[in-house]
This record gives sequence, structure tokens and C-alpha cells, in this order.
Amino acid sequence: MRVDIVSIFPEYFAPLDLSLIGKARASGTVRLAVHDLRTWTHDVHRTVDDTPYGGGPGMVMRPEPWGEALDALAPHELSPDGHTLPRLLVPSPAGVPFTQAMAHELAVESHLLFACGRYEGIDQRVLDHAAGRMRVTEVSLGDYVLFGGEVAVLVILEAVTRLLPGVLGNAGSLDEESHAHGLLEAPMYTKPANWRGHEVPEVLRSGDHGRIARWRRDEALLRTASRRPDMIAALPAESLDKRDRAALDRGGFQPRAGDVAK
Ligand code: JAH
Repeated sequence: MRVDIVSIFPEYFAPLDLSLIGKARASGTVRLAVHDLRTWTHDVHRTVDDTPYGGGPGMVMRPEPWGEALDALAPHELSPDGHTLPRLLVPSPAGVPFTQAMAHELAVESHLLFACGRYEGIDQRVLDHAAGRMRVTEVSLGDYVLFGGEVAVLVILEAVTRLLPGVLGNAGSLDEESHAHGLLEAPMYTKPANWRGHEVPEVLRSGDHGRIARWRRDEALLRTASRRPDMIAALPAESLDKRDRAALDRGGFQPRAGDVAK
């Protein structure tokens, strides 16, 4: 997978040399380049921002440097070697939610191009113009505002890179992850069995794999109901059986509207 990042702070991406993302780069699984937006400015001050039309606080990123950057990294004319256009991703608090499902979607793309905004964001015409030749997705990590898109890009790349073939050694750790099954994961423990007076639950030391699986399912249900009622509400009715509903009932969680005893 090829990845291009455009930012006024290329130094933010130094961590991409480290750990498993660094390994994926070293092995050629990810071919990543970080570009300084100011490369595409022409004034002495290398200006990237200006005041917003319509008034209001803060500054907006000027369209001209962005237009040249996207022209350079996603040419209008398809190159003779048949290279496809990248998918353009723009972190923004006004974007569509980034999810594990979107991470899977991005992991099968051949080329991702990230545009990191700062200040109050990028002039909307940059994205509207780019949408005339490539897929453009404004993406949000959650309902909070950062100084800019850089840290969001680090998060998205971490979520995507670990899904690429050959990056995670243990294939099992992919499909048992939180969110893959629509529930949060049960808590995990390792040795020692007693640490500062806190015991590892007896069932996990019992060797009874049936009981362990049932316990983990119950814990996952209770955790999810308590922390993420939205995820419980989104479960298809047939995914909760009688034992699941009994576990939720013991935890004091109300049966869902419309769920019938089965
Ligand atoms: C802030 C450009 N949802 C996380 C997120 C992503 C991007 C931004 N903020 C929050 C952001 C200012 C300028 C992007």
C-alpha cells in the first residue's frame, strides 16, 4: 500500500518509523511519504492560511497550495503505468465516523492520500474540486476538536496498517478484537494469580474451556451494556440468546424493547 501525507508539520510523523508500522515500512508492505504543504507555496512567507469569508474567529487554509499538492500527488491524467487515483482522506470533526469497518475498507486500497488541516480547516473548494476526480472522505475520530488532522492520521494509519497481510504475526488476534463481534472484549489477566491482593477470577484458572468462554461472553455483554448501550441496541435480535439475556438480566440491565423471550 502506498500512503502520502500532506501537512505543515511533517515532524509529527516521526513515530511512523517505530514499532510495527516502522517494520511494515521497512519490509515494503507500506510505502509512506510525508510532504510539507509549504513546498507548494510561492510567496516569501510561505503562507498557508487566510481570514474566513463571512467572518468569524480563526483562519482557514488557502486553496492554492492544497490544489498544487493534490495535483502533484494525484495527477489529473492517469499515468501510463495505469496507476489508479488515491483515496483522499481528510480528518475533520465534521467528518463521517472512523470505525473498524472503515479501517478494513481502507486496508484494501492501493493508495491513500491524507490531507491534514490546521486552524479552522481547509477551504471547502479544495475537497469539492478533488471529488471531481477521486474519492474524498472527510473522517472524524470522535466528537472532540484537535489542533489539526495530524494525530488523527497517526490513529487511522495504526488501525489500517495492522490489518495489512503479514503485519500481525498472530492471525487469531485480528478477529477476536474488540468491535469485530459487536461487543467490547472481556477483561484479560496474566500472572501472578494474586497481585497486591487482587485475584485473577477463578474460572480463568479452572482449565474448563466451556465455562471460560461463557464467562467471557457474560463479561463482554455486561461491559458493553454498561459502557456502550448504543452497541447493545445495534445488535441484531438473533445475536442475543436466552443465556445472554439472563446474563444481562442478572447485571440489572433492562431487556431491549422488541426482544421477545426465546
Ligand atoms: C481540527 C483540522 N475527530 C478528531 C479530529 C480530527 C480533525 C480535527 N479535529 C478533531 C481537526 C482542526 C483542523 C482538523
